[in-house]
Amino acid sequence: MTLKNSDLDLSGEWKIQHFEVGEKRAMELAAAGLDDRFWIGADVPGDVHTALIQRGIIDPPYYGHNDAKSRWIEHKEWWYRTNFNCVKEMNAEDRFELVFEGLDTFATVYVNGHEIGKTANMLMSHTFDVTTIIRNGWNAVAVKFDPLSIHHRDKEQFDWSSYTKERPWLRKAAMNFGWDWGPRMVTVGIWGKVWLKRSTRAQLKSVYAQTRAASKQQALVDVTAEAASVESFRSKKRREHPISLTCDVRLLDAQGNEVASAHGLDVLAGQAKATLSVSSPRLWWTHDLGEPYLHTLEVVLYADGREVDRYSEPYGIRTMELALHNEQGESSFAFVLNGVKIYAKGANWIPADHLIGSIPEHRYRELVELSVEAHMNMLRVWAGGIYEKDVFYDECDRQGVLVWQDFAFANALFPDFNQDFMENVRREVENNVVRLRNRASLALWCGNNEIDWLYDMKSASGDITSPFYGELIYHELIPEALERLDPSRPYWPSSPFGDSHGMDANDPGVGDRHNWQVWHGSVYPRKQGEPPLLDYSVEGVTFKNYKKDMALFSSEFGMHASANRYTLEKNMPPGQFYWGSPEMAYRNKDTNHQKGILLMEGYTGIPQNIDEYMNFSMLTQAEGLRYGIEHFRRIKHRNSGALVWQLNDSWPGTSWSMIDYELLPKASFYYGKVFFHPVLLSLEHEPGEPLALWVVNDTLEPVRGQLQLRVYDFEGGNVYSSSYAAEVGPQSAVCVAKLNEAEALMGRRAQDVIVELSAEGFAAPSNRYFLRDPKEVALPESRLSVHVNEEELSVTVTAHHAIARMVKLELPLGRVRFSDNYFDLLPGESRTVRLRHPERGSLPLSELKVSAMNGREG
Ligand code: BMA
Repeated sequence: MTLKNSDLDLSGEWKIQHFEVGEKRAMELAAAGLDDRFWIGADVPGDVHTALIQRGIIDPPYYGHNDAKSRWIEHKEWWYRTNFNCVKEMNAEDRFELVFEGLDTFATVYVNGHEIGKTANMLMSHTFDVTTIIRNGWNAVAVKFDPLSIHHRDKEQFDWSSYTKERPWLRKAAMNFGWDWGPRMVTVGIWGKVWLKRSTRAQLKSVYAQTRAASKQQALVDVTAEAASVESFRSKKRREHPISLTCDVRLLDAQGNEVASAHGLDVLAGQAKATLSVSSPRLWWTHDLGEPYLHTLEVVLYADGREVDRYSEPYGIRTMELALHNEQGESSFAFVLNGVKIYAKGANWIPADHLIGSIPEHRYRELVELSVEAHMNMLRVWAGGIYEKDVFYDECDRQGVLVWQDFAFANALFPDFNQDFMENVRREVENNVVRLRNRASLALWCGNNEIDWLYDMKSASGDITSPFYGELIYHELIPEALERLDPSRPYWPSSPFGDSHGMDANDPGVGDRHNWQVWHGSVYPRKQGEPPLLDYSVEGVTFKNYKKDMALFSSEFGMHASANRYTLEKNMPPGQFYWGSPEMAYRNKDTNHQKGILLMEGYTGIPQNIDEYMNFSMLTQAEGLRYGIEHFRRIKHRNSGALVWQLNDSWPGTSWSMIDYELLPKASFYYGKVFFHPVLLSLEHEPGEPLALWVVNDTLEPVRGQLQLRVYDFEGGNVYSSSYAAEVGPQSAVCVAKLNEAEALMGRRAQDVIVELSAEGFAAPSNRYFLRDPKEVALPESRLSVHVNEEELSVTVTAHHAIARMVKLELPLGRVRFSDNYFDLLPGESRTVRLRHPERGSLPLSELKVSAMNGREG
């Protein structure tokens, strides 16, 4: 939401204090004249934890076990106070509203000592009409936050609510209570912007713009503006005629030139409508298919001919559909952007920090930039967090990344039989739909995370005996609200969802699918009503299971990898940075730590020390995701998307993320620059089987040229070379050639070679493969020479004697961008890595460490 000149921004430093429940009377603490000079300063937007960390009152909670030391915060009653000056003219036709973008969670709001309302939902904005109690001059605002327990301790508990039984009644980010990648940090406070909104005579309530059709020649954009007069009781008495409201609607290009407009639209029954026709429109595309071009949509409201309100926001002209069938009438699950079926490449997004209110905006920008750098074109905002802040969607709109948006219902039953709860949910849904529906990036609304699927599994195993509480939300309340407020955008009730022939909601033949066979050891396929099975064995959890997955769209799959050294060392007490330390174990919140070990046991072997753990887990994740994603992309005729679980971290832990908490990518991220590249060269191969050489082309142009195959031994000797003509149409996957292992090996052992695919005549990154798993491969010792160019902030690494496996560059600093990292080098081969930091011109390059799994500098 953009503030206007007439609005008064109340963000900034407020005062906070905590009390025991019932210790003080609310009227005393809310009183306009209370002396709060001994209270603690706190930023708004923000949260209590961060305010206390910044002032040294609590220890930084991500260090060691400090999070446990901050648990007392959630048991207190917290108060926020501020005051402001405002000009209020007598008898003016003004309405004043106090707007909170985010209150976490059970708040009572007071203005000048008057209780003006209560809220019970962190996941939406709250607006209070304060016209009658705002004073000309000095005003005071106080907000009381109750401890959550008051609101759930007497409530019914359900059979199922993952990680805590408190959640189902509380409309608060689920991950606050702990998840399998993060600690319990129950936040409290004013987490969104606050402002006093002043409207004179009339206001725009909302603007809804929807691209009805878009082609090269013409686009039609339907715009509906909702407006109402804000006359006060007093001015109504004075006025003889009702105010006449009209609107102008304009679409401007990036230079500010008008490309379409409609003027003097009458507001009838609260609405003005226009269809803008744009000839030769510049459409909004994802960054990989074109330019994410943004126009500006402007709506100006006039009351009796005088401008009283104005909406002006970026708007991307584009259409979006979800195709559930392909041209042949077979099942599909494909996003269609401007009439073009796209392959969705990306990851799942969790809140960018546990302390949501205090996340700096640059963190959103950098995470979206990194996604684009790894060729991702879709992020799924997962249900256990929040409907993200505006800055997240601003970045996705601007950088050309689609958003799959879950409604905030994750892994639990919810009391859909309770009218107050459902009313709360209805307002949350409407509030967020209206806030986000004009976003070009917003591709899909999804009802929940894994609830329909897990309800079936848990009932089949006897863990749940109650009815499907919550079903009405995803199958009735939300679709009804969307029908009214955002009818053109696709809705999908849950993820995963869709079944046929008695299969469960994770059916590969219908809808989207989560693959938790890999890592969690779930046994697939499963029929509805069958007890779920787990296979905790090397074979049960291995990423090789991805190849059995014929999903139409893979919306979750992944595996753990260690965070980077800097991220771990920074947050662990001295002496704890070793494999198997209590602090390392504390970083891992997953159930059954054995899964990671099993995965590595089958692939790299079990690590013996922390360096091996970091390397082995990162290599396993990177190679495992590559194995899965290359498979999903090769079956492109069927599969239309691969979203990795998970993109980012909310604290410095061990998780499935590709980028750790300090915004340092893991190896899988750099692999992603190849496995998510729009033109992918890939080798499909299993030990002893033929080598199948593939080209996958996600672009809208054909690619033509030669596909080179080269086989090298570890000393860099060329064992075998061949070249194949490759002609691959737009948006297709082709197996260009197949050859026997023996032919490519020329008498060598398969564990002694590396295979390289490269393109000639078309642009595609080369891609390298070992033909056997790392635990079977004995790498000779390699040597690295490193040349640092301080001026250009670049580092050139050369391998000597033998191939260097997983060359990594480490700096003791967060947010550093390496143009490449975690790569293999043949002997004699060099790579120059450019380094960059979003805020620093120089970097501590003297502290740079360069190593490989099988070698060091020297
Ligand atoms: C899926 C997600 C998350 C979870 C992840 C890893 O269930 O939806 O709930 O963190 O798997 O277990």
